Amino acid sequence: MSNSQIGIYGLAVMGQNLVLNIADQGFAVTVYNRTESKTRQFMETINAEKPIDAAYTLEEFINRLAKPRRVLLMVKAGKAVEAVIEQLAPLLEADDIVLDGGNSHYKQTEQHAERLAAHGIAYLGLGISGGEAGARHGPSLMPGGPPEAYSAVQPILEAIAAEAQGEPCVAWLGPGSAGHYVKMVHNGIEYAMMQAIAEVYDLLKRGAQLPAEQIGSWFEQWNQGVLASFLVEITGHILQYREAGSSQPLIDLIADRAKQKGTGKWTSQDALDLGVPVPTLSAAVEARLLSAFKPERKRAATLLQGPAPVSHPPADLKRLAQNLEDALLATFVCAYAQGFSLLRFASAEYDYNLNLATVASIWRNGCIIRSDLLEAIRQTFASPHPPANLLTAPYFVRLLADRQVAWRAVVQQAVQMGVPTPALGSALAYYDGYRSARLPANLIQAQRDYFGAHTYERLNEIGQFHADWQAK
Ligand code: NBP
Repeated sequence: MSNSQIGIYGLAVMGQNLVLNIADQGFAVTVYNRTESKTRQFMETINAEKPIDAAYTLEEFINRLAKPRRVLLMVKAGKAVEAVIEQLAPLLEADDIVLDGGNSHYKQTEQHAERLAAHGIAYLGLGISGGEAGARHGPSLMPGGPPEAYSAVQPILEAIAAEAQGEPCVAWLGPGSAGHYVKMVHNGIEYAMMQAIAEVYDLLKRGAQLPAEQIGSWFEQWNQGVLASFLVEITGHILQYREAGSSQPLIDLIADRAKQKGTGKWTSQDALDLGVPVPTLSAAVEARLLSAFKPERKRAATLLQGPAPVSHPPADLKRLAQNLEDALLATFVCAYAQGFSLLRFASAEYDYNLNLATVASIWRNGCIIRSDLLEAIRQTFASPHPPANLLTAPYFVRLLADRQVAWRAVVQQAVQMGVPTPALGSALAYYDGYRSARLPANLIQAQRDYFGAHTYERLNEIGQFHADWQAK
């Protein structure tokens, strides 16, 4: 038989759930995994009536697929993808399509695409967001690569994707590595939103001395309003969760060291290469790095002075809740603004020709950064004259104007209490920097010219100038 509509290579969490999702939509799937026992285990768990069959050799896997073959790789990003392409390339034919559904670095995606294109095989970099539940019930999908290859997989991707206002959360984003680039920036924004939420939790825990469950109920309430988003929603659940028989919320028993797989760091690195400021995205990466320095932090905690500890919780909790909601919302807006600004520059630099309204549209559901704000973002970029930066769209100008006083109060309070808020604070600094028609970079220019004769530009004359700074 050679009639499966798609083959999935890789049966870890994401692969297994995608297989089930695809099969539920009526598409016949053949699965393969490097470690045979995992394939057998998976096949034992599924209903025999589902259109899923397993292959135990690569030749068998490839031969089961209808031509042109469609192979979705769901293996670990990096070396595993490289190894799998190495194995598959000799077995595939011209017009076959390989999709990489992992979080591959976009530059590797370009290399793999080039390599396979030499054999007439199309390569689609497919960003997937939504974790395990998304993969099973509807992820947000970010495909990029040859458009004709996308057309050949479009019915499957549209059928399995999440929906927002009746539209599937998938769209061809651009050529080459456009899909993986957009997924990378999605993750950069995700880091920033998670960090901002963690800072609000810290302010309420250390600052207001509220128990986790009460903080969780605040997040639950916020999720009913303008902050409605997947991350705020799950934070409400997390903070109120107790293991069976436990007297403590689980959150209080979890170590304060965050891990990372690299996509946030890549976003910051690429933003630096392109010269695009994404300070809140970078602050979130740095905060995870600092969290990992646990032994050093424990020692420093016994040495370094901070303000006197807060002796009693603030009297006006209602006001605090309102201020924190405003600060978190404003920080979310800045995180999106920085991510979309990076996408705009990357699109020009790498010839992706991204449609930012489309990106916002497919992030409205299924993905980790989904939120009610994304509809307003979509509308902003779909307007006839979209702004260079989200912050200057009339809707967001008003939204931030209404919240900036509370946002400042939160950052001030955090500084006074000695609770670090790198995301909330860097977002505010970004907002203040972006709205400053005049920044102190005149002094930076002068310093560079003073010590390195790098020259400076003037406000009152065109050209490059150098001063003899030490002349008496
Ligand atoms: P993992 O990233 O944990 O990868 C495990 C899979 O890779 C297994 O099937 C494993 O096979 C296979 N593999 C490895 Br490791 N080395 C291999 C090699 N040299 N040759 C062939 N296969 C190899 O799985 P995952 O968490 O399901 O994620 C899959 C991709 O999706 C990753 O790129 C991930 O970043 C991305 N992603 C994950 C999530 C999430 O929530 N987990 C969300 C969005 C995107 P084995 O069984 O033989 O060891």
